Amino acid sequence: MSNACDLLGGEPALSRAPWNERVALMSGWLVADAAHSLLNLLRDEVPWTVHRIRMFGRWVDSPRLSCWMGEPGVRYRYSGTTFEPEPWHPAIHALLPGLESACGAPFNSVLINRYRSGGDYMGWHSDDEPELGPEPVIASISLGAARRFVLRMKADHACKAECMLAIGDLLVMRGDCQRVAQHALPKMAGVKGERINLTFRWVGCRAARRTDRRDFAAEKT
Ligand SMILES: O=C(O)CCC(=O)C(=O)O
Ligand SMILES: [Mn+2]
Repeated sequence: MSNACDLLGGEPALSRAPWNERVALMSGWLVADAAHSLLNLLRDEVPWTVHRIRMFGRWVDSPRLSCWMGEPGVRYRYSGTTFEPEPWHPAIHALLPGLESACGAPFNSVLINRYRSGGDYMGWHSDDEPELGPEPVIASISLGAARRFVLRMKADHACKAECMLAIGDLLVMRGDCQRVAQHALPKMAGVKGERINLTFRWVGCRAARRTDRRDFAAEKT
């Protein structure tokens, strides 16, 4: 496994300070065949919706399809709306043991985003909703078309990093990353293909505790 990120557009690689302690990229974490099968399955079987989000004081359609999924009762408040979770898709639930062991952290929910082409995107933001806790571990699996992923420090927008996220890649953000930095998935004019991204999270309300396994210290406290 490698956490190297190619130097793109003159920006520093993720493998150097200040990013290396906050972000790790594991290229090809899912083997290509498994990643392609998962992409096709999720495209057909996930209940996709267009989330309504609040932007600059107005309600608008989010520029992608989405689905909030996880343990019963794991509600997530995001961009002015509270989402109730869809039950785990079995193929996503099956990823949890390997993912939790790769990240050393438990997950009880996932936000799934489907970018229909390079015109769909996600703007600058941090995954800093209070229910995620002060230093959340966010594990992001990419399927489908490769897209640019960019990060910048909140205190100095010129301090940036970027990488391409390709099929099967696992990107993990941890520590104070959400507090001090923002990330985005910009539009990419030349990209025709679809991309599905899964960002696994731990939403820390008591009702949300995982019932199937309790092998992480965080769950015992
Ligand atoms: O699609 C991506 O890689 C980013 C998704 C993301 O930032 C999120 O779901 O919060
Ligand atoms: Mn995010």
